[in-house]
Amino acid sequence: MKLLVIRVLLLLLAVATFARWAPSQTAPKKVIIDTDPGTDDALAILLALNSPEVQVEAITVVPGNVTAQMGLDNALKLATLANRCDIPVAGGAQHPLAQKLVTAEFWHGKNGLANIELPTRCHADPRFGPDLIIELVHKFPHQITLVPVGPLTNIALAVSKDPSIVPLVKEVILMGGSISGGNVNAAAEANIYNDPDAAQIVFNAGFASLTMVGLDVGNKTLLTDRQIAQLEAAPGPMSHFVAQVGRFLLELSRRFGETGTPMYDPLAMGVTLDPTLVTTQAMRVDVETRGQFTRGETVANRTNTVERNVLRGDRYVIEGMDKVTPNAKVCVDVQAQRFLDLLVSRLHGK
Ligand SMILES: [Ca+2]
Repeated sequence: MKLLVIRVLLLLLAVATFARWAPSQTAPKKVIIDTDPGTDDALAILLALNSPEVQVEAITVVPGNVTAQMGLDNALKLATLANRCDIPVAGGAQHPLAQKLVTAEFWHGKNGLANIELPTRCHADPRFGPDLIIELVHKFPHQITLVPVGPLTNIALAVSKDPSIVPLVKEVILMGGSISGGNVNAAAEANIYNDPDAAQIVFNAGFASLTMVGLDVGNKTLLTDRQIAQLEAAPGPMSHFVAQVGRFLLELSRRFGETGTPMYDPLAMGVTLDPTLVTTQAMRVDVETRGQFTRGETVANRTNTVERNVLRGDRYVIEGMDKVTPNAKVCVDVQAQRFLDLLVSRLHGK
């Protein structure tokens, strides 16, 4: 009798475990895209909205490539283009935490969307972006993947206001940073450079999983004439728009002697759809917030060790090496062709 009870209990436990496990394996990932749209942001958003692996719970807008207001307008235009006015699109921070905004019309066109005019039918959600993030993380504990593809201001505001969301976020997959030099200057990548204080908060918030999709891999995923021609050959409003954006970016890249244009933000979404696209290495990453030449650099510890220097009299003596705990999975390689094929296949004919 006692044995039977134990067997029944074990069976119930197995069923309960399976019931918990099964939906997470089959149901799409719930994602919040935090974005500063932005040409490559636009492509990342459209990739997400055409991929069954993810369900976009919200789009929150952060100032970066363009101002907060222009970014919000653009996000609404993209939701309109995808016929997805059901997705909450919310504005957030109006400026970086502790510095002036640097906008990038130079790279994204004067309207932030490659100077392509799109209509708007969707309306902004009245909630404040960081509050919406907090609300959704509590509504779906351990289920939300945050995909920040702009400066990290909104995410920093959310975790500062309500640190209890940190352990409830399933994972963070962000576009930003670099361990091999910057694109703004020698040291800094643009998203991190635009709010290093926010980035340092986010990297050290203690998320269970934080993947850094930086320049190291983004610079390897170059959209070229071949993919753009494939998109141009396929009818559909979204593929047409993506091809136009691709043409704009390619022309810009050619002016700087490049034959392709890097798909930074779309790659972060690609990694969200299929983590096997990249190779990652666990590292301790801190963000330089004060350096004379390096403000905004993601300083990554490859060995996750630091020397232990102890004061002995008038000098320090190295007494050994201390371990530091990694806080990020840094993408160090990417299957670029496989990613570009995925990007094109999802948007082709849409
Ligand atoms: Ca962006």
